[in-house]
Amino acid sequence: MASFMKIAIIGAGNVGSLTAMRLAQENIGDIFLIDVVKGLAQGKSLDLEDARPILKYDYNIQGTDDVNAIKDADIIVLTAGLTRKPGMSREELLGKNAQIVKGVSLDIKKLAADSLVIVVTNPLDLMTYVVLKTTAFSRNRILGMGISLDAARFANLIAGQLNIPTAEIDACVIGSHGEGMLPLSRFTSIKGVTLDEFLDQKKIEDLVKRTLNRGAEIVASLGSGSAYFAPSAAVASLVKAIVKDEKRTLGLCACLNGEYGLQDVCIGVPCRIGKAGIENIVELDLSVKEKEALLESAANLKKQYSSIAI
Ligand code: A3D
Repeated sequence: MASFMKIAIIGAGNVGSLTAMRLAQENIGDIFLIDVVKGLAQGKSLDLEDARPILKYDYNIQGTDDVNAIKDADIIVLTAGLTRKPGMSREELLGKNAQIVKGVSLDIKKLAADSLVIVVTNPLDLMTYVVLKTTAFSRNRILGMGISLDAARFANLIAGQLNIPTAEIDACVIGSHGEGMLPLSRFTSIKGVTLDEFLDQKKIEDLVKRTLNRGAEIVASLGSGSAYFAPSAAVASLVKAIVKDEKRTLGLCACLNGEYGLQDVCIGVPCRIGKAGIENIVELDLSVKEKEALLESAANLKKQYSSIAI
């Protein structure tokens, strides 16, 4: 990979454009923003470019409606698709977004055959599977961003409950992004001490419930669209981990091939991230109950594979 990377963001909506802004300000690559809506990515890019004299640094950002702009990109962030409307489940988005994601994945395969792809479009775990199967890229190159956001939400709520800084919390969430997520208190720690030592089971269950409901709570408050500030921060942090070869461990939707006893399923697990993408899948020593919950989350995803029609 080039030392100054080409980063293409497909979908210049809320998450895509805010990710573009965050990445431009991080100075870690040339940013290309692409959207099917004529003028949208161009307009946002021109606006972002105008901030350069104020910020006093000349990052490179370009916007277009031409998908050919992804040619030879090192990293592609895929945010193209529809968002949930209030009351709509992630699963209801499945049909429409699968079509969009399939089309874009074929473009990626043709135009950016060596890229790493970060999938953001919902339903996240299923869309990650669609990208994996459609591009036929090796599994280390397809990274689904979902549970690192859920972990951030869990950490934020824990910080509020305990009145401590978020930076002291290492929150662990596995499973599918959305209703099937599994915030794990046993593997969530504060300065090395498990959350179970700080709160009783009832309080933890309450925090888990609030974490599970956080996305829907935001959707309901916004009235239209879904969250984008925290999601774009999670994507930017993932891109940074790749570009800077950080070898950090983050929760990601990855394709499992024997890990956790699961085969050919894309689901959230802790992964070590570096310049090759997913460099290692971390296998937590799950209890019987935790393992059962993960297997159930995976089984629910697999049930839906037939309706994606890859
Ligand atoms: P939104 O602001 O609607 O932006 C989506 C953009 O995609 C729109 O501008 C569309 O024009 C564009 N688009 C649609 N089809 C194509 C295509 N074929 N090529 C290029 N662009 C296209 O949505 P958003 O930015 O808020 O969210 C984007 C996606 O991310 C949605 O599916 C969300 O549900 C999902 N999302 C996931 C998370 C996770 O944590 C997994 C968080 C937030 C949003």
